[in-house]
Amino acid sequence: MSYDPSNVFARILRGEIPCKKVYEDAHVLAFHDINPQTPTHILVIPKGAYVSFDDFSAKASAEEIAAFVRAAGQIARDAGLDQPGYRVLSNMGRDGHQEVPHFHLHIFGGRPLGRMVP
Ligand code: IU
Repeated sequence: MSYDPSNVFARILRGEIPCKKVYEDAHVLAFHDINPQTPTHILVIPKGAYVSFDDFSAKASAEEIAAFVRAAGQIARDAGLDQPGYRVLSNMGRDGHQEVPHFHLHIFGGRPLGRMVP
């Protein structure tokens, strides 16, 4: 699947749509989900044009991947989620029910999340 530069997260990255930003560096942007599923629900996205986790894992540089993972952990820590814990998740593709075709990690927290389904 080729990258569609008109997707909503690309538009957020270009500043065409506002977001509630929680973190930004050279490689990463993070913001609050517009429709939070938990008291804290943050989306972490790379600035590079990657469609999905599959695309990112295959094509991103080691520097981008390291920056992304480091940032995600720091964002969760800064949100106060590391104790008592949180969940990270990335929906990928049709069966993964990915809706926005720009790779993103969800960080869910702020309440006990229970067993993951499925
Ligand atoms: P998914 O993993 O692609 O299924 O999730 C996309 C998420 O993007 C979902 O939780 C939406 O609420 C969220 N979102 C957003 O934060 N801002 C937007 O403008 C749009 C979707 I459209």
